[in-house]
Amino acid sequence: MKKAFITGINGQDGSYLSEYLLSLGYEVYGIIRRNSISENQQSRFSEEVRLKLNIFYGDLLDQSSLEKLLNDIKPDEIYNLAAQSHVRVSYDIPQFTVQTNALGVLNILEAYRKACPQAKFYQASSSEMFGNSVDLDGFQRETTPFSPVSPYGCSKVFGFNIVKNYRNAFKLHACNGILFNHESPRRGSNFVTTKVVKTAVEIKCGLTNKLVLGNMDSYRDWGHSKDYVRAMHKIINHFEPDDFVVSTMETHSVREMVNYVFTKLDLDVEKYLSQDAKFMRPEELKYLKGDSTKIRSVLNWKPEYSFESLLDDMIQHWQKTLIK
Ligand code: F7E
Repeated sequence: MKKAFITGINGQDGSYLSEYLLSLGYEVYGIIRRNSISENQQSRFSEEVRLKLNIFYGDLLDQSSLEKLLNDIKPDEIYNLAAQSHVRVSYDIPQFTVQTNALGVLNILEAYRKACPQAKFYQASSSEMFGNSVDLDGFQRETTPFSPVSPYGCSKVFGFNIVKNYRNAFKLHACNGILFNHESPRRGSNFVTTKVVKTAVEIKCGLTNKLVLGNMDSYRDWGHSKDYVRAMHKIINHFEPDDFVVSTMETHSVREMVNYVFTKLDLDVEKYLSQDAKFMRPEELKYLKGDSTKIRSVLNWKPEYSFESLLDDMIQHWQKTLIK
């Protein structure tokens, strides 16, 4: 039975990845940070799944916890998904963001190198690393130069580079998935898709009458987290360690996404929508569209969800949750 170790196990991706690996027969281990409300720490898991997981306290900033656990568990696969993952918040807490997303990667790489160098390692790298850099054909791909425009993006570039450096210097099976935006019913409510879908369903139920957003003219390549955790597993299990873009190859503006959701719920968006500068970023990443030809051809991966079926899944979830 293979063993997987996941940091950020209770996040959106960590929870779907755990369920996917359990379905493949893995033993799944993971770390969570201590929180004063402990119920929040395993909130994305059903009771049935929770009982099958092996969850410990740990932190990317506490190398001793990482080394001890990797020594005890000796996993076959390590997925580093933990991060301060909110781009706008990375301007409020830049040092914490960089410590976690940059030095934290170094900490877990060191623990991996010392405790279980035979294992395979996956790093959650991000399309935010491209910043405003786009190839002439309108796509970002593995060869597109990085030009990050946020503390979050800068921290992720360090993580990406140090993984490549450890791969080459120490001959480790360490890989990067460069994932474009990916969402789901489990996405946190301060990311734009969940904020829009949840608020629109609340408006439909009469629970609120306004949706306040920041920049609606940015474009994103939005996929479904369930599809993207399958990609992570394919990337880590490729015979040679390498880096892959994971994306839908489509882009839509925030405005188009809002219009789709409100139309689906038969609501007139103009009645409810306003803008507030507090949701804008000091520097905005305007446009993302990923070319995932490499993972589609080399690893035979493709997404099952479209932009529309992703949003439909989220709408259905919030209708079930809010309409009793
Ligand atoms: O923003 C705009 C906002 O916060 C998307 C993370 O998973 O993907 C994610 O980062 C767009 C931006 O995601 C609001 O300005 C407008 O243009 O959902 P988001 P993100 O910043 O793209 C990358 C790939 C990651 O790696 C990150 O970890 O929507 N927007 N109004 C808004 N965004 C938010 N959050 N809230 C608003 O009210």
